[in-house]
Amino acid sequence: KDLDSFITGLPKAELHLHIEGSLEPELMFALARRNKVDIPFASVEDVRAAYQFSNLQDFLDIYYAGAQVLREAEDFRDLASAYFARAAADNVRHAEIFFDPQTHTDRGIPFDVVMEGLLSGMAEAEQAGVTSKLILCFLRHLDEEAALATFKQAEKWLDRIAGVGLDSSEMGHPPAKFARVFAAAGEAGLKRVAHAGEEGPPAYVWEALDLLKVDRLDHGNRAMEDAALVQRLAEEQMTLTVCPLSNLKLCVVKDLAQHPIDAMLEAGLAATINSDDPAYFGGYVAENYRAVAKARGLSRGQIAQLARNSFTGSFLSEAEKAAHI
Ligand code: ES4
Ligand code: ZN
Repeated sequence: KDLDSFITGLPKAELHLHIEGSLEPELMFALARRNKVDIPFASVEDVRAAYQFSNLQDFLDIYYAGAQVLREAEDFRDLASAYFARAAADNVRHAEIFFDPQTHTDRGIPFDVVMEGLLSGMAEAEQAGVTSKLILCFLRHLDEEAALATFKQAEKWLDRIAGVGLDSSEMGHPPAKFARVFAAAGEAGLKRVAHAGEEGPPAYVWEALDLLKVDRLDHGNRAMEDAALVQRLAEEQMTLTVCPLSNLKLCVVKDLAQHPIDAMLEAGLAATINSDDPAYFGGYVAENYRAVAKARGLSRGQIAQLARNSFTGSFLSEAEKAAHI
């Protein structure tokens, strides 16, 4: 069997996927028309041409602009349905998806509308055999008071939310800024994850571990600069949700040939492969496996290990994990 079909055929979990980042230009245009929202693009080709980023902030500016077309519950349902269709085609059996409520509530979309739409798309996917969980992300460029207010809005939905995360502009917004809201989420019995070490220094990864008490680390690339930190992550078998095509498009790595994925495995880290914002970065999860496997010459054993790690690192129960591995 060739490598492409080996990769597609592996059962996978996806653990790092921003649902707003799965908004394909075609759906963006359809929703802009349906909701009579103006977007700063003339055509689908025009949108794709704009997707050239030199850093995280470059991307975030376009990503937040694109999200403006999402207004009604059915928009969030259609967005989720489209993602799950692509995920199912890649043999994704379980997805733990991030959403950014503040991007929506700050422009007057009720929290409940976002939840109802996403949950409806998730229920439909479950019928088709893909399970999922939701992770509520706080935008780190906003203050902790805003995160606490968002967490309060989430209160009635906590039985439908598996965990909280931390995303958006990393530099200048260290995990320490969100220690209180993460403590509250932990008190409420939620899992905790945070983006750290994507652009930010190893110190931000230490803070995510020690101050936010994360159960999983999103990205973590720059942890590789700190040998003591690598040792800590390996000892704890902390899952890292690595996103190769994202790293390439956001210039976290110069070239996929320089991607640290195999160095992470060799250091004993529980790395996984994920798509991050696939509509913006040029590939869903199987394409991320394929691209980095080819660029780094990964063995089938290493590729299978990455896929196994995705279930081990998920927030499924031990019995559910065992059924997948
Ligand atoms: C994101 Cl790649 C990435 N990093 C940080 N925040 C994000 N939100 C959506 N994609
Ligand atoms: Zn991300």
